[in-house]
Formats: sequence, structure tokens, C-alpha cells
Amino acid sequence: MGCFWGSEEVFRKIKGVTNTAVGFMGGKAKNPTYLSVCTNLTGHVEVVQATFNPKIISYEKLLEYFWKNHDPTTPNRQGLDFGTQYKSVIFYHNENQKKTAISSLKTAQKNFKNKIVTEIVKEGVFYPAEEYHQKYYMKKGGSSCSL
Ligand code: MHO
Repeated sequence: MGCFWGSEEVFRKIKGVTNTAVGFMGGKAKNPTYLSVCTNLTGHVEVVQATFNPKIISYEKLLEYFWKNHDPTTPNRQGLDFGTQYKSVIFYHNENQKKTAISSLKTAQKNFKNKIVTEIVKEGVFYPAEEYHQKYYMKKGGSSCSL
């Protein structure tokens, strides 16, 4: 969804989401840091890991927040932020989530003129980002970078 500061705020505020954390996923380098990811060489993406109570909110509903809170039609870019770390991607944790994400993408496409470029990929290792990136906007105020 682009810069993880804003994405985390979106998910943190949803009722039924019990925890959020920001980190990096999907690249090759081990133990990436924010600075290394910014070189565009590690292949990692800025991600939010949202833990939720499915009795209160469904995975499907969470995906609706995902589509509504960024532009999934711009490759490797979210507003002013560009680079592979900002690409739009859903890392699924199981086959059910994969199926739900694929059908959710098809439904969401109806709301966009341009083609959705969001990738739907099996989860990789979640490397937590540095502490100062965690719940960044909650601590500093503000709610979005490019959103
Ligand atoms: N536009 C922001 C992005 C920060 S982010 C954690 C900046 O350049 O600081 O990717």
C-alpha cells in the first residue's frame, strides 16, 4: 500500500484488528534495514502485518480497506513515493486467503479505470522494521504520507 506509516494507521484503527506491526517482506536480502530497503536493491516491500479477530472482522472486509486506502493501479509507486518497496502487494498466509484475495481483486477492479497491478503472493519472512517506524503516526500525529 505504499509507505507503511500510513498503511499501519489504516489497519490499526479498524475494530477487530488486535495488533499491527510494520516490516519488510518479499525480498532476497536477510535482515533488511529501512536504509537497505531504500536502495531498491533488497527487493523487499514495506508491509503491515495485521492480526485480527475473525469473529469481529473478516479477511474479506480487511481487503476492502486495502483497496479503498491506496491506488493499486500504479506500479511501484504510491503518490510521491516510488521504488519497489512501495509496490502494491498482498502476502497471503494460506490458500483460503489466496482465493479470497483473488476474488476480492476482481471485485475491486470494477472501481478502477486502470488495471490493478497488485500482486498476490505467498507470505515470506516478516522482518520487523526499526522501532521508530512502528505506529509512527500514532506517536507523531498525522495519518498518511501519500494516501
Ligand atoms: N515519503 C516518506 C516515506 C517514508 S516511508 C516509511 C519519506 O520519504 O520519508 O517509506
